[in-house]
This record gives sequence, C-alpha cells and structure tokens, in this order.
Amino acid sequence: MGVINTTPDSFSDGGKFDTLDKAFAQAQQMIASGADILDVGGESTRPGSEAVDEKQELARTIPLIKAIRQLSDIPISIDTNKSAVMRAAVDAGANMINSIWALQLDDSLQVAVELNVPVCLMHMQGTPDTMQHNPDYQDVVKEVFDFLQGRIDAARAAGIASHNIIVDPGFGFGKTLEHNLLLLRSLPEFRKLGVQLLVGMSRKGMIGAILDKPADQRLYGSLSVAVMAAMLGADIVRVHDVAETVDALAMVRAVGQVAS
Ligand code: 7PJ
Repeated sequence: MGVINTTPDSFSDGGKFDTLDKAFAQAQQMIASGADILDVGGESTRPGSEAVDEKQELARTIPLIKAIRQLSDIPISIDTNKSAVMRAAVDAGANMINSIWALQLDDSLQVAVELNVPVCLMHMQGTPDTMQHNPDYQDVVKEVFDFLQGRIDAARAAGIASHNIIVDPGFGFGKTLEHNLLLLRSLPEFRKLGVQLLVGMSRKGMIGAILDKPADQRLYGSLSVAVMAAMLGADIVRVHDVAETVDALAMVRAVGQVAS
C-alpha cells in the first residue's frame, strides 16, 4: 500500500493544483512501481497535527481519486475519519476505508456498512494532537489486541463481513519506542484475530529513534521493518517508498514459497 500525501508542504503556499499535480505524479509512479493499493489521505495525523476542515479535505482528496481512477483500476483507500469524505471518496472511485479511529467517530461505522467496502480498523491511544505525550499500557500487546477484537466485533455486528475487515496495531499512535518494538515482535499474535493485518511503520519516529536520522533518511530502516512485518504475518504494508519495498517483499515471498 503506497501512501499518497495530499497535504500541502510548506513550500507550496496553498497552490491547490501544484499539490494535486504532485500527488497525481506520485500515484502514477507508485502504480508503475508495483503498488497493490494506494492510500489517499487529506488530513495529517502525525503526532501533534491538528484537524482539517471537511471542505479542505474533500478538495484535496476527491479530484485526486477521480484522476487516479481515470488512469487505473488500482484499489484506492481513503484515509479519513469523516463520513462525508468516505461517501464522496467511494463515489469518486475509492474502494476501501482506512480509519485511524477504527470507525468510532460519529456515524462512520454505519456509513462504512452502507458503502460496503473493505475497512481498516486501527488502534490508537489518545488523539493525534496528544497521543505521544504519555503513552501508557499495562500490557500493550493484550490491550491493542483486545481493542481490535472489540472493533472487529462491532464491525461484524453492524454488518461488515469478516473478509472486508483489516486491522492495524497503529504503530506510533500513542506508543513509545518500546511499545512499537514489542508490537512488531508480537505481530504473529495478531493473526489470531482471524482477519487481514495491515502495518504502517514507514519513515516513522520508531525508526528515527533507533537510527538517529530524520524522516528523509529512514529508507533502509523502513525496508527492514517492512521485511520483518511481512515475515511475521502482515498482509498489507503501508509505505512511502513503493519501488524499494516491492523488491524487498518479493524476496520475502520467494523464500516463503520454497517447498520444504
Ligand atoms: C497509519 C495510517 C498507520 C494506518 C498514518 C504516517 C502517519 N493508517 N495513517 N496505519 N499512519 N492504517 O504515515 O507517518 O500506521 S499517517
């Protein structure tokens, strides 16, 4: 799963087309590099980030989804917490909902049921603006597992089929470095939930903390954890560097397919 960022960077002062063009070019490149899914998001959820207004989020994501859909049949995921954005995105051609709030906000679960697309339910402790202040668990693996089990149950009860449910331990979302490493090592435990497993560690602080490198120098660290996650049972790996990760995961797959 390739991450398409539509949040304008500090260099382009609100030039909407500039941002859309860049995001579209990024999407084309990811498709050419072998991405299986594109994850389009219009709201930054990094630690300390603030919420984005709905109009702005729609303006950032919908034209891009339409443009990608004209070019390709690649599955498109919409990374959002707003049910209006979910509706508009699926209407524009998106095929999946990625919810860092695990569809707990407003009527998002009900809307996801109506839209009848796969959903990714992620664990987060706290909210994006405060989640890294003081992450606290007695037993992080058990607590994340139990939370995801509860959200799977809620999604099923609302009418979402198991094969359309994906879960994600939410690396970096209200977790210390230690919590993140423990969750990665314990990934096989999450297979017991019986649904598909997605992980996102690409360029995250957990890599920066170990390597002492800024986000633009975390490629090799990101590839290492992507390979580990795939070997430990992740079905979907959410990354920024698609071409590199596709090669790394092809090697994992080849080893996994050798007859014993
Ligand atoms: C994740 C995400 C993740 C899912 C972000 C970043 C922060 N969605 N959205 N899982 N991370 N499902 O990419 O650094 O880990 S935004």
